[in-house]
Parts: sequence; structure tokens; C-alpha cells
Amino acid sequence: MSDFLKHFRTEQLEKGKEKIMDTKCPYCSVQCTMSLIEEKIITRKRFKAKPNKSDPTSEGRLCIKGVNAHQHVISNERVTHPLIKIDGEFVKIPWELALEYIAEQFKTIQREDGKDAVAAYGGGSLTNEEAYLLGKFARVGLQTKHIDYNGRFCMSAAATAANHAFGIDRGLTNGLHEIKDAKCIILAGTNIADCQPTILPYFRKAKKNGAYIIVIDPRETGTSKLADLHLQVKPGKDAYIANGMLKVLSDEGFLDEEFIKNRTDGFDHVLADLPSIDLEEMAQQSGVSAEQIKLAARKYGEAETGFLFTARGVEQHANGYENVRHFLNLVLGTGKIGKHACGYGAITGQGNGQGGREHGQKADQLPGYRSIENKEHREYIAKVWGIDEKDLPGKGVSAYEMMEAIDQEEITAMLVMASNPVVSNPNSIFVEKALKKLRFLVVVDMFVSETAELADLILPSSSYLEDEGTMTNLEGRVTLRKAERPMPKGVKHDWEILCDLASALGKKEGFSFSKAEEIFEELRLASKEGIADYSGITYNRIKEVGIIWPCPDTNHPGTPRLFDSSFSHRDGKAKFYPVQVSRQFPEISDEFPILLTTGRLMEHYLTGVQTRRSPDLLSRAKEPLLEIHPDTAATYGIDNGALFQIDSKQGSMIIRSNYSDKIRRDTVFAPFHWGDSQSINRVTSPALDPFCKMPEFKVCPIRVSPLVERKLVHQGQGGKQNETVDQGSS
Ligand SMILES: Nc1nc2c(c(=O)[nH]1)N[C@H]1C(S)=C(S)[C@@H](COP(=O)(O)OP(=O)(O)OC[C@H]3O[C@@H](n4cnc5c(=O)[nH]c(N)nc54)[C@H](O)[C@@H]3O)O[C@H]1N2
Ligand SMILES: Nc1nc2c(c(=O)[nH]1)N[C@H]1C(S)=C(S)[C@@H](COP(=O)(O)OP(=O)(O)OC[C@H]3O[C@@H](n4cnc5c(=O)[nH]c(N)nc54)[C@H](O)[C@@H]3O)O[C@H]1N2
Ligand code: SF4
Ligand SMILES: [Mo]
Repeated sequence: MSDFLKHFRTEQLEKGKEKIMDTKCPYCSVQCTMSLIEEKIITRKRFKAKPNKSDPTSEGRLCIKGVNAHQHVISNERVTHPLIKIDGEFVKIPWELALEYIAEQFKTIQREDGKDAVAAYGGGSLTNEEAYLLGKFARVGLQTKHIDYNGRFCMSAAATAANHAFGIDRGLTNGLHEIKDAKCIILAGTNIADCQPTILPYFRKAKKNGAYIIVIDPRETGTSKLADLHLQVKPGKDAYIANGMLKVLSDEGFLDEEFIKNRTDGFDHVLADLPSIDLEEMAQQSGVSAEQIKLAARKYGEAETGFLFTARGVEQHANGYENVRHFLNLVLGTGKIGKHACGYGAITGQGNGQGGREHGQKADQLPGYRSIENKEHREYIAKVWGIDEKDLPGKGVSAYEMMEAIDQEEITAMLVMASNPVVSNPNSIFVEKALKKLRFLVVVDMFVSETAELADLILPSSSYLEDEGTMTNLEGRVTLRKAERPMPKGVKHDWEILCDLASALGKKEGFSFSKAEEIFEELRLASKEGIADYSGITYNRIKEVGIIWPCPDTNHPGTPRLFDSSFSHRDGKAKFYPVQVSRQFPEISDEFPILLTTGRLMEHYLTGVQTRRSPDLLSRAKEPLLEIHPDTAATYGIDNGALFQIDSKQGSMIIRSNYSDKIRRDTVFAPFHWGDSQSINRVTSPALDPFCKMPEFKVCPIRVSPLVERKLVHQGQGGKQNETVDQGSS
């Protein structure tokens, strides 16, 4: 840079053109904090993300997504006006008219089709205040029973399992800082290296301190590189590993009888069933040798301290709930919980995946993790909301079931806020068809997502840099996200939109908030004495670092570790689960001879609406690639880098192959970050877990076949071409 330019630039900056914004990454559940420096040099903007060293969770780390998160905020594809669809085209419409029109449509539809015909569908990116308000809006504003959210696809199996086993669902039972002291760590179906990269160092530290690390995953991943033992399970068959391990723990005297006797319930049933478990059968079913299962059990059993973590790999199955319960048997059987460096963690996914499931977006839940089916809970919340308990709707159906209800024309209008269901639901060809049947669809988003494209009306919302509110991270730490960048003209915050819509529906009372903090104050009251008690948390208390709930009063320091002396069930005891595996698993056949599993790449986030609009992330992974073993590919005539077709019972999609010898030969893996014909959910199965309604994203029998046209082969393979990213510019 010439001296002149240097001088000029300094002058520009001195004139206050540099803005430093304290913020948090909008993506995953770690919620890393950072300072985002925005420089304006003449007309160009430059951004630089500086991680915050005093963040107790990220410890001053950021991953590639956090570094580039601002790129979607400044994308010129941001929607900055309400848009109404007229003759298939979106045209701008003023806010007042848009709100009036929505209110009129919702009222007409409710009059004609019934109150429950209008549904709300939320998301785990919403702040606690917005998730809370969306729940209140559905129940009080619309008086509909139908509200659910994308977290159903995320945390529902682990949440239901933890509620039943422990009496409480908080992702991690212990603070992350305890991981380094654990002597054995089981990572089942979790790819932390790509999905929560900034917490990987906690595990590295543990390993350095001598921890034995066991990874259970059908693929070798960045996470399995840490492993001393990698159990390459057949997709869907984790329960056989867990039960095989329990059998070994029992046979070889590793169970903690004192703990079982004093702190748990239901072990008798387990004990009665254990003799029927045949280790060889467990090995044969799971695709992991009996020797490896034994070794895993011994290492976990003999370690003085230990953690067991699960994530979507074991949870996103039609028996995801039971999978988690089987793993929890290992934790309870060895008494590795409720003390230092011993515990369980369901690694939460979305930025506010934890808070989003505590305050009433879920079909069966009221704020503070209260139950909509419990009379006392209903009465308490009705009082906070100033309504009669009788006017509070009951329980609705789960996210995917809402799509079925739309298909059945029981739901005829929907408000989607912060989700892209047409890409993230399983069996998405059906879902798209169903959504097209709606009489009226409103989508609140920053972009014209694949779902927004189907909308009758799109309302533009603010981004993470613009929207203040609290987010609860994977530790259960309630943190305050500041909003220091003004939002584009024409955009509103999600909570403002809900207040305005309520007002347009004639329900102004109870929705006249003028800032997020006022909503939080009501949420504190609503959560008081609930399971997820936030009543002791104030904006002022969390302006530096967050507080881990439960926090029942303003002097309470928060609760990093749960279950030191008792579990959260009324009798204080944790519950075992019978070891029988009764379900019929989806199996391969001559027609569909390969098992598909799906998941994530480091570079993209969920359905990719934000990260595909971030040039530095998109350039690293331009299109979905199917991880396939070269031997499997050879069997079906698939060249490396070739575009080919995947078919399942549900539908087809086109994808490019990427040879990898790091995956089982009977399994292929695809990411779900792309839409339209590249969406892997066009083929995934609509099977749901009967306990928690989690879809079966992680296993689906498919067939692969070469496309007739081979011309595209070897053209631009996408993938990690651009390894170095200029972190300073955008
Ligand atoms: N980069 C990135 N990070 C993210 C996200 C993202 O989209 N991109 N999303 C966030 C969200 S919302 C979530 S929920 C989390 C998800 O975090 P994870 O659950 O860790 O991510 P996934 O890739 O879905 O699945 C994890 C692993 O499960 C394995 N797996 C597949 N089938 C099975 C099986 O049957 N058994 C076992 N044991 N393992 C199996 C996959 O090979 C994969 O490596 O990540 C969060 N972080
Ligand atoms: N095959 C397969 N499918 C899966 C999964 C899998 O592993 N495999 N995982 C499932 C999981 S764990 C999850 S969490 C779901 C996620 O599924 P989705 O809910 O579809 O997730 P997103 O892609 O985050 O969609 C968020 C949408 O909201 C917008 N948005 C982001 N922040 C805000 C905000 O603050 N306000 C508003 N109004 N809009 C916002 C974004 O632009 C985007 O369009 O996908 C599920 N689907
Ligand atoms: S994606 Fe997750 S790990 Fe990466 S910077 Fe954002 S919050 Fe941190
Ligand atoms: Mo998720």
C-alpha cells in the first residue's frame, strides 16, 4: 500500500469509519463470541472477525463459518421489503398492507376451516425471546394448537430420552471444562471436528491427559482421528453396540452396584434381560466385532472417570429415543454421572437449539419446559399470559406430522419463521407438494429460501448482527447477543413482526413490547419454578459471560453440573431402560442395495440458505458430493467425480461422487446443505420415532445409477478447492 493510501486509510479510520461490533456467531450451538470489525474504505467494506478470548465456552476460538458469517448479512440477496406473490411473481408490498392482509387471511381461514387450521413453524436460530413469543403468538394470538419447530429434527430424541431417564433435558450434564479430566470418552454419532470445531480442543486436552477415546461412526471423520478405538457401526445399529457393551460391563464386574442401588430405578428389568444378549449377535447386527465391543466396554468400565456423548448419528433414527436410552444405561450402570469429569452430553445442534426447546415452540411444551398437558403448568402460564386456562389450546402434532396434516387439509395456512422445511424435512418431494396445497403460506426469513419461494407472502427479518436477544448454548449457558449493526431499512426483527401481527389480529394486549429485554423479563416470570428456570437471569447479569440454567434467583450462580446428589425425577432417581431391541430396521434389498446416511460438512450450515450466500464458504464446497467407497462405486459403475442418480422408495436426486475409503462399503454419505434437485431429503424416509417423532435421517436404503450422459464427468468437482480464505475481506 502506498504512503498516500496508508495515510488516507488511517484518516478514514480515524474519522470513525471503523466499527467494532461485539457479537456471536449465528450458527452452531457453541455460540462463539467475537468482535467483528467493519471498515469502510471509500465505498468498499472490509470485515475482520476477532475471536473473544474471554468466552468461557469457545476459549477464544472461531471456526471458518464464524469467521465468514457476516457475508450473508451483507449479501445483496437479502429481502428488504415484504413481498407478495401475484400471478407467480413476488412484488413489494408496504408493511401495513402486508400485516393487514395476513391478519385478514388468517381470520378468514380460521373462521372457515377452524382455529387449528392455521399453524406456526419455528426454528432454533430464533433468540429465546422470539421462540417464547412465537409460542405465545400461536397459543394466544392465533389460538391454535399447531406449533412445532425444526428442533424436532434435531434434539427431540435426546431430549425425550434425557427427560425420561433423568427428569430433565439439558444437553450437557457438566461444564465443558471437565472434559479434560475424563479418562475415557465415548463419542457416539457426533462429528465435533466439523460440527462444533471450536470445542474439539477440550477433547484434545483430555487425550493429552491420557483419556482413551472411542468414536462410533460409520465413517472416518475429523473426530475419529482423535480416537483410540473407532467402531465403524452399520447405520442404525448403535443399540446393539450399547447393549453388547452393557453385557460385557455386567459380566466382567464393571457395574457400580452402590450407585445402581442408591441412585437409580429399573435395573431389575435390565438384569433380567442381560442373559439373553449374545455378544456375537450384537457384533453381527452392528457390523462391529465382538472383540471391539468388549474392548470399548472394558476401557469405559475400568476408567475412573468418563463422559459419553451422543449426537444426531445415533439420534436421527426411527428408534433414536431408544438408542439414546441404551447408551444412557451404560452411564447409569457405571455410575459415571453427577460427579467431576463424569457425565452425559447430547451435543445440541443449532445456535439456540437448547433455549429454543425450552420456551414453548414445541407442540407439547409451554415456557420453562412446562408441559402443555399438565393442568398446574397450564394454569401458571395462562396466568402469566392473562388468559383463562380453558382458552389455552392443547398439544399439537410434530413438525413432519404437520406436513401430513397439511396434505390432509387439516392445516390450511402456515406461518414459517426461521426454518426452511422444504429442504430440511425428510421425504421432501411429498413435503413440497403438501406445502403447495396450503391456502396461505407466510415465510419470515432474510432470504427467499426454497420454502419462501412457495410462500404467498414473505416478511423480511433481521440478521444476527442486527437482532439483540439471548441464546442458550450447548452447555445450557444463557448468553446475551448484542446487536450493534443497524438493520437494513424495510426489515423488522422477528419479535417485532410477531407483535405487529398480533396487533393486526386484534390481540395487541400481551404483545406490546418495545425491546427484546422486555420479552425476556416476561420469560423470566414464565420460566420461574419450571424445569428450565431462567428467573434469576437478567440482561445485566449476563452482559459479560452467560449463566448456566437452572438459575432460580438473582443471587444464584447458575448450575454447571447437574445431578451431584439427586436426579430430577420426583423420587430423585434416574431410570434404566430395558435392553430389548424390538424394531424392524430398514434393510437393504435387491432393489435398494446400499444404505444412505446424511449429515454435515464443516463449510455449510443446515439447508445452506445462509452459507451458500457466503462466497468464501461456497467456494470451499460448491455442491453436494456423495462419499462412496471405491469398491462400492466400481460395483455400480460410478466413476469418481461423476454425476449420478440416487433413488429410494421416496424419490430421486442427482449428486456427484467422491471416492473415499473412509466409509463402510455398504454405506454412502451425503450432506443436506443444498436444495431443489440437489436436496438429499428428496430420498430420505418419512419414518418417525414413536416416542419423539424424530425422522429417520440417518439411514435409508437406496440404489445408485450412472446418468446416461457422462459428459459432465470430471468437470469442477467442487469440494475443498480453496483451502486458504482471506479472512479479512468480503
Ligand atoms: N458445519 C456445520 N456444523 C453444524 C451444523 C451444520 O449444518 N454444519 N449443524 C448444527 C446442527 S443443527 C446440528 S444438529 C449438529 C449436528 O452434529 P452431528 O450430529 O455431529 O452431525 P452429523 O453430520 O449430522 O452426524 C454426525 C455423525 O454421525 C454419523 N452417523 C451417520 N449415521 C450414523 C449411525 O447410524 N450411527 C452412528 N453412530 N453414527 C452415524 C455421520 O457419519 C456423522 O459423522 O451440528 C451443528 N453444527
Ligand atoms: N437429511 C438430513 N436432513 C436434516 C438433518 C440431517 O442430518 N440430515 N438434520 C436436521 C436438523 S438437526 C436440523 S436442525 C434441521 C434444520 O433445518 P432448517 O430449519 O430448515 O434449518 P435452516 O437451514 O437453518 O433454516 C433456517 C432458515 O431460516 C433463516 N433464518 C436464519 N436465522 C433466522 C432468524 O433469526 N430469523 C428468521 N426469520 N429467519 C432466519 C435462514 O435464512 C433459513 O432460510 O434440518 C434437519 N434435516
Ligand atoms: S459455527 Fe459454531 S464453532 Fe463455528 S464459529 Fe460458529 S458457533 Fe463457533
Ligand atoms: Mo440440528
